[in-house]
Amino acid sequence: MNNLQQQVRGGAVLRGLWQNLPGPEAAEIARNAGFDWLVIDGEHGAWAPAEIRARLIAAPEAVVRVPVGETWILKQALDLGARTVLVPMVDTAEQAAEAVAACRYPPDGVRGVGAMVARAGGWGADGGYLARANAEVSVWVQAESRAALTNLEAICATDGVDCVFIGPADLAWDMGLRPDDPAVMDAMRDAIRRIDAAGCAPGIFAADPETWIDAGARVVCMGSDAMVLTAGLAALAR
Ligand code: 3PY
Ligand code: MG
Repeated sequence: MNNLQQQVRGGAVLRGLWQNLPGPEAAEIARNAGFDWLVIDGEHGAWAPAEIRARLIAAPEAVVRVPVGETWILKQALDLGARTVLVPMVDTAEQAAEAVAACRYPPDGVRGVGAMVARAGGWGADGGYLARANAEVSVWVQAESRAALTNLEAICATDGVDCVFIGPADLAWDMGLRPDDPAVMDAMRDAIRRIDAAGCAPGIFAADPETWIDAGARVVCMGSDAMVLTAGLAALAR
């Protein structure tokens, strides 16, 4: 069973951390800190399988953000042991459906069958993995453009999408505005309401998580380990 998936589907409010610093030690520190969930960020960090694997060993339930929603990259993330994946830049229901298909073994999808020789299947020791995987792999997609907001209901209706996660930085840049511009805030508030109404868990990256939880977000990322370390060290140096 994938506990994070169960919590998300059950409507829990979950406060998380983006994990950008490389190395298993940083992942271990993040895991021990007490967040409800973690993201290993492979979009704005090195997409190096050995690096992702080392961090998954340190933080086994971490969500893996892939750099792009390509079928082969999602297969790699899952075979490395990720049970929840976050797919950036999903603008259409077709892209969402492709991401879900990449995470499902046939006949439900197109994931290549190799977990019996990979970490996901315990290097062959976990004989039940292949039968369980389609049900216990959770797919989260990011809505972070004007196109995605236009197509939001269709993206949410895609079978197998558990969470639709707003990316404020990319959305703001796509709108030609700053993330704290009132028009961006309004668009994000409206998106959270629509994601919820469509039956998905609304997620967002927010330095002020309680504001966005009040607005209806349930999967909230409170910051990044890199940002915390940078700010903390600068404060200490001062
Ligand atoms: C964004 O802000 O664009 C992200 O992807 C993460 O929050
Ligand atoms: Mg983004």
